[in-house]
This record gives sequence, C-alpha cells and structure tokens, in this order.
Amino acid sequence: MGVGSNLSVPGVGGSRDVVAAAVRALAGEGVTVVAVSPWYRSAPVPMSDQPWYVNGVVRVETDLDAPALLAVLHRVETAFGRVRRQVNEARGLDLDLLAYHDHVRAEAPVLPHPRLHQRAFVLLPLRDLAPGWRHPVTGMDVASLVAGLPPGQVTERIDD
Ligand code: PH2
Ligand code: MG
Ligand code: MG
Repeated sequence: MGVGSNLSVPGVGGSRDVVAAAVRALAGEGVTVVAVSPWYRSAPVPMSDQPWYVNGVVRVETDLDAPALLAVLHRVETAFGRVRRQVNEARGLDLDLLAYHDHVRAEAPVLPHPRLHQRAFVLLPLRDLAPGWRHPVTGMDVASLVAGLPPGQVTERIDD
C-alpha cells in the first residue's frame, strides 16, 4: 500500500507525523502492518506549487479482499480529515492500494495501481521494501521499473 501526505493534519502534526500515525491507525482496522519502507520527501507529480509530499509504502497482511481493504483505506483517510474534492489536490493523507498478491483487476480497485510504474515516490520505497517484487502484468522487477522512470521526479530519502 502507498502512504502519502503533503498537508499537516490538525491534532496529528506535519506530514511526517501523519504518515506515521496513519500506519498505526491501520492496525485497528483488521490490517496487520508487517513492513514499513523508509520515508521519502518528493516533489508533487505532476509538478505544481503544492507542498512536497512525504511518501512511503507498507506491506500488510489481512483477511479482507481488495475492495474491502480499499474501503478501510478510505475510512482511515476520512478519519485523518480527508475530503475528496478534485484529483491530485493536496491532502493530509492518501492511502493507495498498489498491489494485492499478484492479482490483476480491471475494475476498482484497479490492480496493480495503474500509475505505480510511472512514480518514483512509489518505486523507490518499494525497491527498499520488496526488491524482488515483479509487476504481475509486465513481469518487470522493481529495479527495471526504476530504470524506466520518466526523468525529473525529485524523490529524496528522509533519514530519521
Ligand atoms: N499523489 C498523487 C499525485 N501526486 N505526488 C507525490 N510526490 N506524491 C504523491 O503521493 C502524489 C503525488 C495522487 O495521489
Ligand atoms: Mg495517491
Ligand atoms: Mg489515493
């Protein structure tokens, strides 16, 4: 799952606090977080004057199927104050279902996430967490996907 924030959330803190709190919040929702990537600071994609994001990926275990898991992600986003107004707007918390085993789905939630392979802010933490992961449609591994990224996405690891 992808975790991102580029706004602070009242009562929680700045984006770095928000992503940490969101990972903790998942645990109460029938989801076991088994691994958390390093966090990255990343410029908005597409480039805009929005604040930079904090992004990372987590691996979870759950008995929920993909649609039920997506519903949990939306519930947690709402608990962190997210109101959906327009695509790619700044947000306190964004949780994205990136992949679910090697399932391929054409209907929502589309799996793997349809833009995963174009986004450095997903692929760099994914490479840290699961270097052996392969895209179930193309068969490409994470290192090959990183090598094929469009240039110019500034994504820097946060050392903390
Ligand atoms: N999420 C988006 C759109 N753009 N850019 C960065 N750097 N990080 C994100 O998480 C992100 C984005 C839509 O979900
Ligand atoms: Mg997103
Ligand atoms: Mg999202």
